Amino acid sequence: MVGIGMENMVGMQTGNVAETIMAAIKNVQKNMTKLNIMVMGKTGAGKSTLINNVFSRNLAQTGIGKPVTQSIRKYEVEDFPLAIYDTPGLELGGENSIESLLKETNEVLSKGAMRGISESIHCIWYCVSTPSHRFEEAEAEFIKKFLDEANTFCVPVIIVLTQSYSKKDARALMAEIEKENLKVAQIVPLLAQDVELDDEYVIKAYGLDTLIDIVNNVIPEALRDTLAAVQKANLNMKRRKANAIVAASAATAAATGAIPIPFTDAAVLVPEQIAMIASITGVFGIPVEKATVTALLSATIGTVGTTIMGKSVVSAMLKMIPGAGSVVGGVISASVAAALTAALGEAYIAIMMKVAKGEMDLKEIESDEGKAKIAEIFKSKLSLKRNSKGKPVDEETEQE
Ligand SMILES: Nc1nc2c(ncn2[C@@H]2O[C@H](COP(=O)(O)OP(=O)(O)OP(=O)(O)O)[C@@H](O)[C@H]2O)c(=O)[nH]1
Ligand SMILES: [Mg+2]
Repeated sequence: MVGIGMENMVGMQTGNVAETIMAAIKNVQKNMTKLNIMVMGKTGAGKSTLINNVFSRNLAQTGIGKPVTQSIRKYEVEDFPLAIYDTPGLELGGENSIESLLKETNEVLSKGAMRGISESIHCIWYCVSTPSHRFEEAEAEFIKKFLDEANTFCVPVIIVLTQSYSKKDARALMAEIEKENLKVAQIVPLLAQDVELDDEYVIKAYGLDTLIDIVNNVIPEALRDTLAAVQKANLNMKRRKANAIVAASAATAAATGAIPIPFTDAAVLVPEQIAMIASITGVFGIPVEKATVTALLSATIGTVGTTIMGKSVVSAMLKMIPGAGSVVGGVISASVAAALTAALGEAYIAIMMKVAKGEMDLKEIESDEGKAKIAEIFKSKLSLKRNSKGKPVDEETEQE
């Protein structure tokens, strides 16, 4: 969770809440450490297909990348904390090409290691195509030397068995590779993209979520938020992280609200909620715009322009919270503060999940129907029974 800073606090009181949230979102994105992944494997192994199906921006398709050595290219897009080092068109025939590639990888790994965490390679995916059936001698020889190198620089290597539409073939290849006792983090079979054999016969993609879980386990802690943000293959990882953010924010709001807050000072809750929305946006890695945020606010806490939670909106909202009761003397309690914050966070997660799954368009959120949908979700979250820290008592809520 990232704090929103003093300048933002001032801006919030005088300016537009949506603008403050946008600034907080930019701040979260700017503060993400860049994740660097190296993808290796022979030409046609499926590296580009894998990259395009794992990450939420089409890095491999945006131009030819920047050559960092003769055969290694670096792909990145602006304002997206990911760099991919790819070896397009690689052939491993002959002594020379293996030696020169080892020299090149060594150069990239050592340069990165010298420049600190944001420049070092955090994980390597070595792709072997399952339909090729075997681990050729030249490849086995290369990978052994390459693993020695990677291990020297403490970079974890995952062997990815690409195009594994035949799980039987994948198992056989895996068994063959395992015999070599390689020092790899894991071997994972997957199919990055559906295979359409016929109009009616489609083999569904699988395994990308597992790959992301494995990567999450082997990269440094400081890169895990970035991984969750830049990938699109494991939405449950995003949801888990976002839920943790909401739980933390609700608990903080409960602590803030422990001394009941007068209605007119309901803004005291807002910094926590702004940080929460910004952090959740960061986890989803969805490029939201001010109009999206404005729509979200007006459909939930009724914030428009500079007015933060007018008295009437607050009392209407409080009526929906179980156990909030009638509010005496214009104060809200700790548990109500927590419930409000949690409901807002959960509603936002529900919307972001819909957008991530392609069930809802960002533009749709700004429409009247979109806002009505958000308001509906928010109301249903508000009416949940919760404990004093804002956690739903009934745990079925977040499972789908
Ligand atoms: N349907 C499907 N096709 C795949 C998959 N992986 C690779 N392919 C196909 O296999 C071919 C080669 O895949 P690429 O991703 O271009 O391979 P690459 O490793 O990037 O190859 P180079 O860039 O030449 O080194 C393409 O025609 C892909 O469409 C997959 O998971 N599903
Ligand atoms: Mg490629």
